[in-house]
Amino acid sequence: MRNNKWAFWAMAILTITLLTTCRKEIPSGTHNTNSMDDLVISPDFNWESSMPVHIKVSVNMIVQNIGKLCKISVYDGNPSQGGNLMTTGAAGFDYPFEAEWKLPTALNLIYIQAENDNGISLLDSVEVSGNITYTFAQSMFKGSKEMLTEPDCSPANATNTLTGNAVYNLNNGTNYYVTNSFTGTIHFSGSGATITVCGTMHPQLISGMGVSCSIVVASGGTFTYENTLSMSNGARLYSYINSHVTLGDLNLNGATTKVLNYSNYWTISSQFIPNGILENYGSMTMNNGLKITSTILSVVQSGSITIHGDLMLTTTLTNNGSIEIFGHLNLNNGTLNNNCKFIVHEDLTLTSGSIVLNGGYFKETQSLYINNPAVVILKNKSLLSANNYHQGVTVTASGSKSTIKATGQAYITGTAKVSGPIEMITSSGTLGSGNLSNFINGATLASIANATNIINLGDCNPEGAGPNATPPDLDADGVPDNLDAFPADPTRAYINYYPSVNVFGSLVFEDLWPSKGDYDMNDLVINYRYKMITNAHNYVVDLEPWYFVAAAGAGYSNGFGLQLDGVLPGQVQSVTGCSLQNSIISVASNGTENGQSRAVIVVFDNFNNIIHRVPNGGSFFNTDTTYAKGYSDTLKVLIHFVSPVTQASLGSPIYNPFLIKNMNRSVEVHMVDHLPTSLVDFSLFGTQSDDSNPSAGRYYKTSNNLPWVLNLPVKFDYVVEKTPIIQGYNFFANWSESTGVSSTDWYTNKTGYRTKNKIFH
Ligand SMILES: [Ca+2]
Ligand SMILES: [Ca+2]
Ligand SMILES: [Ca+2]
Repeated sequence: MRNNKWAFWAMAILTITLLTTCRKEIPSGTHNTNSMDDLVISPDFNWESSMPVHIKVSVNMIVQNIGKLCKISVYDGNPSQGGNLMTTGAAGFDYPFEAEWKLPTALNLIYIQAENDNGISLLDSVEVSGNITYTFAQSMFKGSKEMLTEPDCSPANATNTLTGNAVYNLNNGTNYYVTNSFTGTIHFSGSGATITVCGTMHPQLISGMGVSCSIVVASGGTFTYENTLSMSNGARLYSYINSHVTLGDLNLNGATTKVLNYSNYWTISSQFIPNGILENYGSMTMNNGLKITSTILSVVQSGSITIHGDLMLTTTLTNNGSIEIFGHLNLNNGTLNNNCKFIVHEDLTLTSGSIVLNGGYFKETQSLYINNPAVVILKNKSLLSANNYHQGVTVTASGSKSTIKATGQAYITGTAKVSGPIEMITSSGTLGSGNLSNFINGATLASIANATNIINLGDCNPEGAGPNATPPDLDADGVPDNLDAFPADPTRAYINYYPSVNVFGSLVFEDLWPSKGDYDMNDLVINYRYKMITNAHNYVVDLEPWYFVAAAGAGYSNGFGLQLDGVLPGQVQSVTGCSLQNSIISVASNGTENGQSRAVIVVFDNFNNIIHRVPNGGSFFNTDTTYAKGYSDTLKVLIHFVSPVTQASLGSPIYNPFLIKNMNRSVEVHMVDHLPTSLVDFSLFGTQSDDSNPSAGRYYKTSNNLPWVLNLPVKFDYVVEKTPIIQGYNFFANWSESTGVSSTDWYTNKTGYRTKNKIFH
């Protein structure tokens, strides 16, 4: 999938490059200019280098896990390779994680992670192109693991294709692809050929699938074969997530044949007897039973298996995922090690073999009979649950206490004992046969209502036992302790960062509004990082923006504020961390500015109060390279809301920041088309160079649509004093004249992007 995506982007970039090249030949398109006034800018351009996105992430939780929360985290790169955390929060059954966010337009891929309280973590990358909607298809059982690298289905790679209903004799050592539809006949010639199914393969016949022959069903691919697929030693059938495999029958003839499945749609009609190697991390459905005998070399069962018919086990099977049987379980001297979920729907009589539960859940929905010489062992908080429970042989336990639960009645017969750390619970607290003398070595009996032993609910155990059978959640906010950034605070759960945990963004201003300036965009340069604390509902509890002044190439004593357009002043409980020292701001007791219809927080009224200039450093601050650099205090603003605020009403960061011109409270400079506050002098709009039209929602643009403010998702290297930004950044004109479509990474430091001597160092 990754290779595929890169190939796609390579094509996309090539296409854009070609379009751009063509565009240069069109007279009205991009032209070389050093003057901002010569730019031809669309009135619709928002001048943003970040794109507002709605992020929606769903997890594939089983129905029984209603109420259980996973943690979703979104990174700007692979977190194992230095990617930074951006936004995070909760997702559950039918409860997607949703966030209002902005992503840098130069960012092509984001990484999304899902974690549950069992320590299971899934990770995938997602292309950025508008709003993000993603579903984790893989279930989150104990043995889940990260996907292998997906096959490359790109047209550049998949050149050797099988199509139509033709007959193909495959050559050894050759890779074939089904990219569209194939309904013909395939003759493997014994060894080494691989078919990768990217489209739909529904063949009439497949023969000769011998040593090292492979069928690989890629994501989005479908492989349907109603006949018997016979695989000789070393042959492989691999299926990836979101692929579909439907087989009539499957013969694995030899110890090193291998079936590897990540798909949630893998179905076989006949009884499946897997010789060789079976690894399942997805969901498999077997419509006529499963028989696991000693001819199998190894089984890894970490996904979900649904069996219509019987499961026959004559060897050892270890289950780390979910197995649900609608027929019978036949243990013919086989051993079932169950570490996760195992459900049987027909009556079950055990007369041989062993069942060992280790933190596992075993459910018989009807009647369970355990008779000599069958062995049942419970370890470490296991739950053995049946409707009617008949125990004719001693059941032992070890480790932390396990529970045997009979939702109907329990019968202990003969000399059978319940031995060791076990609490047996029945609906009445009594037995249909047997008495307390059957309970030895610490075993106890209670009613379900009065159970004391707690077996937590989880992915493996949808039933649980005992009081408050939920995962540890100290503050009871629904977010398990190990996923809760505030495990002792029920009002807070997650920490989000904008642009990301280790990245500061930049706001760069011209301050002569309503006159236009020199477009060096350094009259005030503010670096920011916003931290948002959210609760279990993904509502924002606290907003903690940090700001510092990187530069101020200005003669004015400018201030800086933040308007939250979707928040009323009364929704703010408190504000701390601002610098208001020149008595020009009237602040209410909750820290918001008085006289405002929306919540406004003035961060500083005069930047001179928070910067530290070097002695004799000149009147401008950090824009003149002939002087040493000064530094700024970092204002760590903390805005706490009366009630948590939805992300939808708050909007995407960085909300609506603005400059206050030279301590004149009635003059503000905002990003284009952002609302001024209630305190501005509206008579200034449309005067001098300003071409705002408040009644049309047009604000802070010149008649040729130039801005007074730019917002960058990085610590921006601004230009030196009196140099128009267009002369420092060589693709600024291309970017802005293309309405932000081309040169989306104009602000980065790639070779040839900057005129170095015009950038402040
Ligand atoms: Ca919690
Ligand atoms: Ca909490
Ligand atoms: Ca300027």
